[in-house]
Amino acid sequence: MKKVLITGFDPFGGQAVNPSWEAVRLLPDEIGNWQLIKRQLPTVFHKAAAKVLEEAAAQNPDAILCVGQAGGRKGITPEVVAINLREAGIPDNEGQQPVNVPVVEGGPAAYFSTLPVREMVKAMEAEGIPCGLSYSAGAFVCNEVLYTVLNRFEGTATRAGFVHVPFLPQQAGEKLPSLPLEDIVRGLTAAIRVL
Ligand code: PCA
Repeated sequence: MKKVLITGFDPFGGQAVNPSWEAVRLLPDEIGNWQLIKRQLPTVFHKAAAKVLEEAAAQNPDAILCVGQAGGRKGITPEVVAINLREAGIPDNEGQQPVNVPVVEGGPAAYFSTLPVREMVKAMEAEGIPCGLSYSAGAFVCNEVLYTVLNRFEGTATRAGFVHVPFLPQQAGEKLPSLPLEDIVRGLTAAIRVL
């Protein structure tokens, strides 16, 4: 069996829940060929990325799939790219709000995900889950995590990527799009099958 380290985040920005962790914790321990190692990350610059690297060192996974909330999105969106920028529109869970700071000093401007993002979208579409590629993971903690992991595992056999998920119905109110938790779980399950 292959091993995937899969992470979700704790709630941030005044929300009571984070759908990324709610969905990740409901996933089974095995999907197809994959054994899942599930971990929660703090929505805190530096700490989230450090925790993924620490768990990856301990678990030696074949793949790393980090999941985060992107309120306002309509579907589940595998991220194509991470950029070398920290620029926070809101404070993280420890009050840090960096502006125009690189993730890795002197690092390349961007990295592409090394997961099969297009196959992941096709697999979720086949399940009837709203989804699509995203070409920006933002410049907050999620992008930092993706950039850090891709930087660390560049040129190795460990593939890594990130998926953003929408708000849950109870977070979205009347105006914003959302996806029921069962659909997020079903979408992630389909995506993991094709890693
Ligand atoms: N989403 C944030 C950080 C934690 C999360 O779930 C982001 O998109 O950066």
